[in-house]
Amino acid sequence: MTDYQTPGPARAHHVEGQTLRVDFAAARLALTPLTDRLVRVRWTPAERWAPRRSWDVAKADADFPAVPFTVAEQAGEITLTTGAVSVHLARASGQVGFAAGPGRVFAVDAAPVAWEAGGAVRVAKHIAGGEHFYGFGERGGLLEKTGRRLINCTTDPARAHGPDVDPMYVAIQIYLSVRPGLAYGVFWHNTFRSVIDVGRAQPGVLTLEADGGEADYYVAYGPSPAEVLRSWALVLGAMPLPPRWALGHHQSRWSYLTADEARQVAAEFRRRDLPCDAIHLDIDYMRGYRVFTWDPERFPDPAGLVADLRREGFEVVTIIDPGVKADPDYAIYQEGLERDYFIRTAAGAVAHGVVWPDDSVFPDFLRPEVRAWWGERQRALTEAGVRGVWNDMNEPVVFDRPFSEGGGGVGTLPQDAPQGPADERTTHAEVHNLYGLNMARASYEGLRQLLGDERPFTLTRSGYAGLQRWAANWMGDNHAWWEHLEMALPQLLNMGLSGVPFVGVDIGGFNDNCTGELLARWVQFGALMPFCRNHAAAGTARQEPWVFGPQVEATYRAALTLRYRLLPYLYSLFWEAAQTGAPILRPLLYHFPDDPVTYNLQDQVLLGPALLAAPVLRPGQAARAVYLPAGEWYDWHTGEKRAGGGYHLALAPLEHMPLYARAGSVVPLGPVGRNTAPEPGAPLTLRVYPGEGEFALYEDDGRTLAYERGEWALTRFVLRTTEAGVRLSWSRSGRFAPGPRSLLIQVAGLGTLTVADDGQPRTIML
Ligand code: MIG
Repeated sequence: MTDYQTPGPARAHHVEGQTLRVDFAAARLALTPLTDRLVRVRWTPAERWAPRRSWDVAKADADFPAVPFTVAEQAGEITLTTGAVSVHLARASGQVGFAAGPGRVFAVDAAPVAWEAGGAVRVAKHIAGGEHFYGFGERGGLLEKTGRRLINCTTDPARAHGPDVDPMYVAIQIYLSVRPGLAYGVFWHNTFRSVIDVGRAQPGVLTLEADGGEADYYVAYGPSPAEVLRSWALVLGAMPLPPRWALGHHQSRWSYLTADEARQVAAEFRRRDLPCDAIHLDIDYMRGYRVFTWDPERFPDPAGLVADLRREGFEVVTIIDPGVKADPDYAIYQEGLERDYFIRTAAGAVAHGVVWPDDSVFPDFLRPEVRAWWGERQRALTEAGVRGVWNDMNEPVVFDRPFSEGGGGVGTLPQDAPQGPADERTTHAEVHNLYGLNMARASYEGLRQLLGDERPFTLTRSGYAGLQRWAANWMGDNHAWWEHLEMALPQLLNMGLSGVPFVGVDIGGFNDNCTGELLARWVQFGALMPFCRNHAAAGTARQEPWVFGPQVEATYRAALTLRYRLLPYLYSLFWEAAQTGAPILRPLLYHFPDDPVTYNLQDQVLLGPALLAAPVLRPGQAARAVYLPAGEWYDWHTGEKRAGGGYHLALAPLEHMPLYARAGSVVPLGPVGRNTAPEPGAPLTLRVYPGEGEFALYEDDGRTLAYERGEWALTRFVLRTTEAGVRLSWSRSGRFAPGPRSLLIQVAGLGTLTVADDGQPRTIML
């Protein structure tokens, strides 16, 4: 009756190195504790395990230092125990479950692992009472995903994003489960098209399914969300520190059509005293959409343009698509053909598809030599001075027919197209989800080579788990709708919980025409997004900050001023993300996982541990409800203290959104210049909110790779508040010298004092 296969009963088990191997009647299991709280579970019905692939996760099992564990046998059960968790395995069925002490039972199989005809695999887990689910990569809809069926298959959804629009550009099969007292995560380690059903098909059961490959997943025990994210950074890698300018405001449009137009837009930012760090050039800078070329008429002197803009304090970011125009007179096409770098069909011919340049071919980024070639070809951009590359269309998208013939329907490469290095040949079906990730990798690694000691900036639309190692990520083509401003919050928060900290949406919305009020509200939230870019589609109304008149422009300026003032704080959060995998923009549940009110709170965000923002997400609103979790909070704008643990009504005039600092915070602020360039010797302001807390301020030169060689400074501020008063102490480590300078210490409710910061440890009473 069954058309699927299960493991049957256990026959024998033994420990081999770091792995408990169990033979079942019809399958084999490998349980590998990688740390005391991170365990890999791997099943195969086959004789052999799939070999590790060159495109696999950052860290192989063998690269983890050995961790102590014990194996015990009880009636009917084999138990593997580390210092933090135990894994319970039913001998009769192979069902696996986890526990971390009484009451902390989690990720328990609801059925034996199953293999279906055709190679599909399925794992089913019980959903425990009170469990809530987050992460899952890029999605529309609400923050919490119970009741959703989520597809992992990178694509351009090509219609207005919303709760029913799935899959999207990015595929990350990672989720975070939170309930009072316990957070844990699961990474479904499988590159095929996959589906995670969160109690939709069967209430109370979460299933992990994939079209092929092994039943292979990692379970990361918290108990805090931060611990779970730490494990993903170990397995998948963390974000490298971007150049500081990439944290500034980026201005984009499809397209600034000529060099003069780009110059004018940049000049307008300076004339109006609006801070900005980057101008983006969309596809029209190219000659007929040929990648790694410049249009000779509209961009006659790219190096001159970039040099002029740099003098004004801007970097230039250029878009690159994977589709290479099939034009016999075009060097990139010729080279790629000669070297056999383009993906072929199963029948052996080079695979063609229509994208922006019309008839195009597609590099196989899974092969290291193809990545190296593509990365080097970015020289056409870096020679002109470009320091950032924006990778688009890399799901990859293939249109149904040329735009000139009314095309635009979205498809992709054939599933049976062979891909990968000769000794690891597979088909597109297995690695479709990795196309964008590997294009971003080619771009990042190429820029690392080309830019010498300078840090590259890369941006990608598509990606897979671990994309944070190679690029920042934006959420693709949203609309200039209030609903999409509202959707941006849960969307970005879930990306952060999926291990991708450097994320943003197009400020003002991509499709459709923005309005002044929407732009003002959007940038108030947008100024807190890790990636802060205003971008809009061809054919839409202009939406640069000044387009809607002085009031909106003033609001835009205020929002950017806040972001630029916060740079020392924000840059430190980027450093933390690079070290630990922590998100930069966080849902409240990240820091308050025991407070069930936070479980569905998706219209407020935390920026790092200290700041809570309540953006306005509807037109005409001058006030909104704000939930402050337990503890004390300070109004950022007025300094007024508020008790947490409930809702209050906050005033929210167009000029600013409600913003709060948590008691116990130390928030470092810098001066606001035209861009993010550090101003050595400038005073550093510290906003101090009495209470108990710490903050690590990270500083370096902001531009080079010297930080990888120890040229950084970490200043640890420790805040203690007793009846005797408020005590602030700090000490610095690392070889970078940010001072001498003065510290302007502003203590909420107590006034301001100035002290010299000469690099020596200090303790002062405030
Ligand atoms: O088919 O390059 O998401 O940001 O402006 C559209 C043109 C191609 C899609 C990207 C968008 C970009 C646009 N691109």
